[in-house]
Amino acid sequence: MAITRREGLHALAGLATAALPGASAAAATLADDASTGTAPAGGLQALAATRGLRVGSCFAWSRPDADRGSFANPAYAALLLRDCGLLVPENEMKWQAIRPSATRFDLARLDAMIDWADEARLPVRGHNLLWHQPKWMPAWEETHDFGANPSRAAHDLLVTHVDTVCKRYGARIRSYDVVNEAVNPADGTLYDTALSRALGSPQATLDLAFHAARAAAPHAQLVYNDYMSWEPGNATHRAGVLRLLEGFKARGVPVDALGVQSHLVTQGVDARASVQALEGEWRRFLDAVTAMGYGLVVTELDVRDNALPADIAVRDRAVAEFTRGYLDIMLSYPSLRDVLLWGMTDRYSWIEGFEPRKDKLPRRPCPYDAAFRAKPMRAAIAAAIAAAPPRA
Ligand code: 9MR
Repeated sequence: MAITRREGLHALAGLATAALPGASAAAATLADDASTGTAPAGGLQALAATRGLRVGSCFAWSRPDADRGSFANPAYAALLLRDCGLLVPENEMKWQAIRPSATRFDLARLDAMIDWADEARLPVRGHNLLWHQPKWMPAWEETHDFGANPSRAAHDLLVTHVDTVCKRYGARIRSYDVVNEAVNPADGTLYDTALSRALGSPQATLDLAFHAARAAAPHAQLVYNDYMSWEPGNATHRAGVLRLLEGFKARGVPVDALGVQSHLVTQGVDARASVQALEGEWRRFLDAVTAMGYGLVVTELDVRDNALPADIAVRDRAVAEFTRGYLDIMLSYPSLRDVLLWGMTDRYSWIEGFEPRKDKLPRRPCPYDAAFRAKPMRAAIAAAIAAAPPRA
């Protein structure tokens, strides 16, 4: 029987993880469905496939065997190969990573990641073509000299960026976060950057990014991605995103879907009660988005275990129940087909550095713990998928 490439990668991941606690067990349970060459039985993606869904995660680049959430870390790769049907580079497609100057691109790391995903037969989403905030543009951009015809220079700078990425990867990338986090959550207005000032307005800049992406990647799903969420304090952000989406429709801008990042924050031990309290307003938002004809993608799911006691069992249960309630709602929208996690294991999650717990205990935001053991959150994701209405 022929060994698929994915099986080969599994075998490599298994061998190399044997020395790592927890990971060896994960790798040992990998069993490709050799008859179809599809995702391994028992993995989240195998389950998702039975519902016409895909599950995925972000991943990183690193040197071989670095202790990172990278394809080159066999322990992490084993999780990706076991559970994922879709991947997204966490940082390596951002302007800060690939655009060291106005005239240069550095795509070596991104190339390596996409090559690895291809070998594993795992599709990749693009994140992102424009993170439209001064803070997240490369430093040179904010002081860039746009010359005598700034709007032409800004147009070329942006279109060159979109063209370079989209044309390099072609049909290998079928979904892009074209624009990321352009709405200021404080007041719902659009951020300005040096680029948008040169181009004339933020609106013109975002529109151009989408038009350029449609032209350069006509096969791809084009997504506006943001973190407006369902917890209290997000109403202004949600309203701003709705206004932006309405404007895209009115102007005929080619945007296919809203990327709902889904960086969730638990509200207390009784997660079911939290879900009940949040569901109504959240559905009103999602209904408004889908009524305009936009699809939905869960692009960056993880959970900040706030308002929960130190006890790990209590925390993990509340996180799992909150995740389950959230995914049940999201999966009730038929256009939602892809659910991506912002990392498979607590070990590499960005949350720890962003907002540590007040009691200084390590955060537990992902489906696997820091020793690569499956947590109740993983079971909750599986249960939500199993209960999802099947897609065609
Ligand atoms: O997880 C990412 C972290 O490693 C980076 O330092 C940070 C800045 O580039 O971006 C994080 O990912 C963000 C994503 O790109 C957009 N949505 C919010 C994510 C978490 O901050």
